[in-house]
Amino acid sequence: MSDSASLSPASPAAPRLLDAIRSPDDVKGLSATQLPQLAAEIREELIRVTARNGGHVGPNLGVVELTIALHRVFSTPRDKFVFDVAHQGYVHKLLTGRLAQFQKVRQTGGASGFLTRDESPHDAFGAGHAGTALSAALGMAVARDLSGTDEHVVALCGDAAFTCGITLEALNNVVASTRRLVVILNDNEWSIARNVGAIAKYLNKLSTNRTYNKVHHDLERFFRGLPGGDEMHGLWMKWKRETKDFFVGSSLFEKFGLRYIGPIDGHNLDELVKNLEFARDTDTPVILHVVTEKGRGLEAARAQPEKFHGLGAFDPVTGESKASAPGSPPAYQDVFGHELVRLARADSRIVGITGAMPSGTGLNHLAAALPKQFFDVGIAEEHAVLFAAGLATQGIRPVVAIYSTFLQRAYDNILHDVALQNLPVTFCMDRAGLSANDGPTHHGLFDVAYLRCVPRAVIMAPKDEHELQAMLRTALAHDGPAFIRYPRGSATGTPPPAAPVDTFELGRAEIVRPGADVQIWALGCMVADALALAASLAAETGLAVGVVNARFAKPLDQDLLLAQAREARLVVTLEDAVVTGGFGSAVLETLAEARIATPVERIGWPDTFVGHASSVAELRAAHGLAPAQMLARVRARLAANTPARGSDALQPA
Ligand SMILES: Cc1ncc(C[n+]2csc(CCOP(=O)(O)OP(=O)(O)O)c2C)c(N)n1
Repeated sequence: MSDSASLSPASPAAPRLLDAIRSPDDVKGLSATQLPQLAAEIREELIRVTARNGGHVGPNLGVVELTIALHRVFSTPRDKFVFDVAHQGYVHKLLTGRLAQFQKVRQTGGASGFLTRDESPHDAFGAGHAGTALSAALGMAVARDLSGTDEHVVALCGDAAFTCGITLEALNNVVASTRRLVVILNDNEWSIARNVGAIAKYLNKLSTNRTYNKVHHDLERFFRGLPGGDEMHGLWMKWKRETKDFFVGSSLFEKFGLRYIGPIDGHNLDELVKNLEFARDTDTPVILHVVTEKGRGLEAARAQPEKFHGLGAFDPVTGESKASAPGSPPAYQDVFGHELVRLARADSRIVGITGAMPSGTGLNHLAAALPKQFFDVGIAEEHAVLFAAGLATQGIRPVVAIYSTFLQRAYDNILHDVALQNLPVTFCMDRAGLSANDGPTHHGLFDVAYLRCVPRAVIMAPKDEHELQAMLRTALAHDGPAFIRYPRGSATGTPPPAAPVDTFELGRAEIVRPGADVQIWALGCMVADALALAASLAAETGLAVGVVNARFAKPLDQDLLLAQAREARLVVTLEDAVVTGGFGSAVLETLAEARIATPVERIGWPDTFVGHASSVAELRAAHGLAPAQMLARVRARLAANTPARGSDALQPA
């Protein structure tokens, strides 16, 4: 381990500095010589807690000194820190009075894994999606200018944030909008995977300009060695700032009108503090290029930055994941990734596109097997979709693999560029449903509702891994936009069907349990819940309870639905998505338009933002979706309805 945190328990005789930090004022109250100890204690705490709870360990280990330095120089909550993604905000939490909540970070009742405005007044802006910090910070800076106050605004952006269009849009506006903004570019060369694209290359060149850095390091050592070394070092840093352009040429950021300072060693507290003070007191927008090491202090995290970007519980010594039990079924993302490789081998027109998530989406398998058919475009979901649209116009069959929550960002491109032109682009939306530990920024609950109104969209959800494979083939065989949503984590482990299906007929549902009195229509992973619900309901009431695997949220199997609803006493819909405008709404609308009065009980996520918790089961129980609660709802609905049948059609107004 280099600069590694010791994991041995602190001796009772030596109370930790960290335990005495109740607010940033306490950080300011420490002497400069105590700060390395504070940094070491924070690293130890980060490793201890994330090893137990999981979390974004690598990004946080990289920003320990930077966050301490920020709190030495600025004063939140008066000054505003805006963290991009906010996955690297753990150290900030520890320094702003949240040590206790941090013990249960990402767990029920504990701190969020991101920053949220309602968790602390020190969190100026909530986030979870990338690329938002610079625009939001600029908004705060301009609000300050308009109201005549004088607080400082600091945007903390990772290097991968600069692969986002929004960050570049904000950069384009900074100088026209304000004279005072501090932008920190936290450059560790990694996104989740290694950062990609021309900007990543450019930043690498900026921070590794050999001649410049060699001179810099030699001179730094020299100045520190002189009598009165601190003062001389301060002068040296001033000189370095003023002359940098002479050595490496004006930076891209200067072309945008910001003053560029860097590269700064992001683990050197003294250098950080001095440069932050300079940035704070400068009356022009400044960008500080801070070079940090992702995973610093934990050898396993340094060696495997992609795995340790964010992970479940792990062994803090070996770095081994504790997450998945041996022998559990493969994750949906891997089922998808391997099937795509099979299909892309057979058809060179098929390509896979990810927005900076090769392993999370399973496209890493394509990258390894067929690198020419794989594209990582960076955190650029809008571009990913438009790029796919362009490819599709030329006969390529793009598969865009983006988590449900991140695809929200590319809505106009889905609508205006893909669907309007009826282009054959396949969208594979992993993490549809809950991402329990991450919370509202990461739950994929809105896709059915936001896609259902898009003309031509075919929306599918598999009940198991075999259906996912068949749906991928169905989408690729379809001559228009197709969307497949599937949940986070392990597939079902269901044995392959006796009669494997190659492709599904569009808009055909599957009856998985016959029964005419109550019809439960379930989408995707909710089929398993529907079967359990049907069994309980039938046992309790003696009614014949049928279950339908809808397969398609659009087009809906209207023929089957209408035929069943005419005979049924109640139709129940189950979906792992918001009910507002979702699959159940589609069922309800279909029945209303056919003037069938059979009541519909729609079960899904309510019209609210669902928080984070230790498990999906806890969140389901908190929102009425635990098995017993669903049964109680259906029971109550049956009791409330007179046994009217669908033939009691609505009368025309
Ligand atoms: C819109 C969006 N797409 C994808 C992600 C997933 N994601 C979370 S963090 C991250 C990489 C961030 O890299 P960087 O900004 O350089 O910060 P670092 O983790 O390296 O400190 C990605 C791709 C996201 N949060 N938001």
